[in-house]
Amino acid sequence: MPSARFWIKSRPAWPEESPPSHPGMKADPSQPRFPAGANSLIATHLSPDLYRSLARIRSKSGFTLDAAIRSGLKNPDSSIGIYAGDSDSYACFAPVMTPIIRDYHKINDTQGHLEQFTPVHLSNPDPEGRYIRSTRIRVARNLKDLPFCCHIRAGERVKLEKRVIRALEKLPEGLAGDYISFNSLSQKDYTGLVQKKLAFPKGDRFQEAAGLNRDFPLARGVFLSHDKGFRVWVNEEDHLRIMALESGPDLSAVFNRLCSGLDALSPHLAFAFDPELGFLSSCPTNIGTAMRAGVHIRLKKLEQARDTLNRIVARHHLQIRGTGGEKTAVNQSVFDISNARRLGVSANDIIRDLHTGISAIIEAEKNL
Ligand code: CIR
Repeated sequence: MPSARFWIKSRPAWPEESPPSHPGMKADPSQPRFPAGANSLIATHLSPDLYRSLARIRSKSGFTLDAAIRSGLKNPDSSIGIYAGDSDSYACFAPVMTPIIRDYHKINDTQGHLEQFTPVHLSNPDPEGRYIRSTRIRVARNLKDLPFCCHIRAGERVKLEKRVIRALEKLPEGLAGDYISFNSLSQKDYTGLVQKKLAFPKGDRFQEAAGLNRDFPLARGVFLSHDKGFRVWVNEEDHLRIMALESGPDLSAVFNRLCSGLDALSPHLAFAFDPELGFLSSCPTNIGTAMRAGVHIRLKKLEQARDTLNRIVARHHLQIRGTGGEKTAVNQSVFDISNARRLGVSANDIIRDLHTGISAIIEAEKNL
């Protein structure tokens, strides 16, 4: 038996939030008004005719287009502005989801999901340890028979958490660890874990508007392997965010650890999956492999030569985010560089692109 130790206290340490405003809203047959200046993909692709044709549809779990686009309606600076409320949302709202997916993932109708998630052996891109601070690879996964996190009801969240804990108990010795339920923590302990980046914070205003923060912190938690190199977030933006990470540049070790974790969990959890779209996620940006593989890398010279950095990044299908992730600034020349592609490419291709791209970036930094 694995030596995992699990602890959940039943009594919530925080006051419950007011009753959830569950998105079972009535379809509004008039065209929704996006805020002035909105140029999100949903604002671009949702024509009045398309809205009228989809406005009365309800997915298998009762999700509606009005609920799906709440975040884009509320936040003019949304880049996408739509979330899926369950796996069926991708089929129900396909007339608007498909153009958004093609636009964001830059794929055509012959490119679909590519499987391949097998161990790799890559050279160390930063043998002197001068540039890469840390490596982190995560995948999003959702259970196919439960609504996704912007539409899930409180009782279903609890059921999901219990199911995930049972699956985590099956992890092999090297990945075993502890599950920490946020409900069991005082506000002070929870804040301390967030500051140490061991727990995830409540969602941002985009996630808030989508309904992803409902009932927080109910049934949210993190699993941490004993060495903290393998982690699972439960009930954040997706049912599960499964990740491997370490300080340093060993991309193969991190990827291979993630493969082992997925191999151990997958037989016990039926994930939402579509042969064309791959693994289905709350945000359509994450479908396909649902994988983000990235490094935190210090680039003091390339920070002053952003055109050069941008060119290398684009050539290797990578993207730059701020030090704190999506929509944050770059601090002390530490960039978060990760794959730009998730759909129409395999997980193994992604890790190879990251390896060659990061090697090219380090070479350019040395030569400046
Ligand atoms: C937006 O539309 O700008 C936000 N919903 C975030 C989109 C990026 N997706 C993500 O971080 N999962």
